[in-house]
Amino acid sequence: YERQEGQSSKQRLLVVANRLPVSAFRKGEDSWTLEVSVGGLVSALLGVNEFEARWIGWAGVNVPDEIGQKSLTKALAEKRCIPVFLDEEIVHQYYNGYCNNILWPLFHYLGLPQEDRLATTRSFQSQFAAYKKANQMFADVVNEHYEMGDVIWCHDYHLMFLPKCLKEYNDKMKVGWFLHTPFPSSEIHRTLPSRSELLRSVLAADLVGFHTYDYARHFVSACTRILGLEGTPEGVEDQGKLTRVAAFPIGIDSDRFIRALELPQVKNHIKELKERFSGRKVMLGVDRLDMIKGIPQKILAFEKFLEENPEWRDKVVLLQIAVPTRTDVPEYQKLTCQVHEIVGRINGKFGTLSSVPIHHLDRSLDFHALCALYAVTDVALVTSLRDGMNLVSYEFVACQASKKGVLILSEGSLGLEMYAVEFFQRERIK
Ligand code: ADQ
Repeated sequence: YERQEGQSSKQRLLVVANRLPVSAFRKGEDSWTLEVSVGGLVSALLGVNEFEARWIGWAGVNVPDEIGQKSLTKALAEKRCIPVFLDEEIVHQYYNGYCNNILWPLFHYLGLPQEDRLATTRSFQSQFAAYKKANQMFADVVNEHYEMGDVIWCHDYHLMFLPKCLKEYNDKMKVGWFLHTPFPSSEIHRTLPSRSELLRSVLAADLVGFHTYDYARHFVSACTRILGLEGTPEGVEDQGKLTRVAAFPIGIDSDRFIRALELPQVKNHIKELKERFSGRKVMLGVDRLDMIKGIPQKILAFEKFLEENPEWRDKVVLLQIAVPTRTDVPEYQKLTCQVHEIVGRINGKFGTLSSVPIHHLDRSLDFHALCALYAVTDVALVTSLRDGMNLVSYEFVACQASKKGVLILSEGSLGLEMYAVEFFQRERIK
């Protein structure tokens, strides 16, 4: 690939993910507000700046009219984002259905919903068809914006069909696919009715990446056992074509956090928080409100701690910041109610007129507020039942340079410890 005259010296990168790094809210027929989306994928990619990147994805809003689509496309272009417009029915079937009701629980070892164990149910079939259709819609937009030599980086379980769709357009495209969740053991993947088709589609990529060596190994085993292909030290081979498979554990841009702690507004915020919680140890949980994050389990463990250690009851506070996510999915609605119920019960039991043991917030905090909170925390609790990686633990440690608090990780944050330790050593954070 020869760079043309006048082109930027940086390699062009097309990042393709289900969601754009901003969510759009309509203010009028042709006016929009854009807000940064919260989540691990966005946080992880903030540190990627060696490329001239454009982001292709859904803006989280249904825009049926042409005026809206044109004006949103224009507003997003200023953020180097390109929208894929998905209608409500597709979002319901592809995103809420196949992605969040089938693939997400399966990849986190929570199993398939009962009715989907047999691929014969109508809901499974229509969700799978919508999944393929949505992936094709992403491919159409990528193809429209592709320039020769671009590197295309597809993200996550939402887009397992994308590598195949892209290569069908043009087999010279350089395509990578990265999974942000665990890839489960082949025995789990085997229970998925569409197991073979998904694996073959991912294998159309040139490079397939996972957070940990174990996930990469599980993927290769699934390809050898389910598809009968050959695994090699570099990846998976099919009729002479090699797809490279490797582990690329993701980190964070730790300097961004360390720099933020020096800002006057963050210092002021730290001072306020210290005054507010003076005399009490601060325990902190920061999570998307998701069943894999073990939030009810964390709060119940805190209740047990207060029950068994009455001398700590007025000396410790748990701050749980849980940003709502996938709010259209019934399982997530149930989880929200469950967490509220447990928090209410514990605060009723151990609270006093002047203080409560748990502060639970159903919202996201802005970056500076989050840094201040990490900095005053004595104990961070990361209690995922399973997680691809979990960046909150990294962010907490990055903000603890002078404090040296404690990070408690559940066993379910599989593989994380080893990578976290390596990361902190590399970044010289003790
Ligand atoms: P997530 O499941 O979103 O990501 P995680 O890695 O914990 O999980 O990252 C969450 C990000 O969102 C962090 O940067 C955190 O600061 C931010 N965040 C969470 N709650 C917030 C709140 N209430 N207010 C403000 N910010 C909040 C997926 C996988 C993970 C994997 C990442 C990256 O599930 O396993 O680590 O992708 O690959």
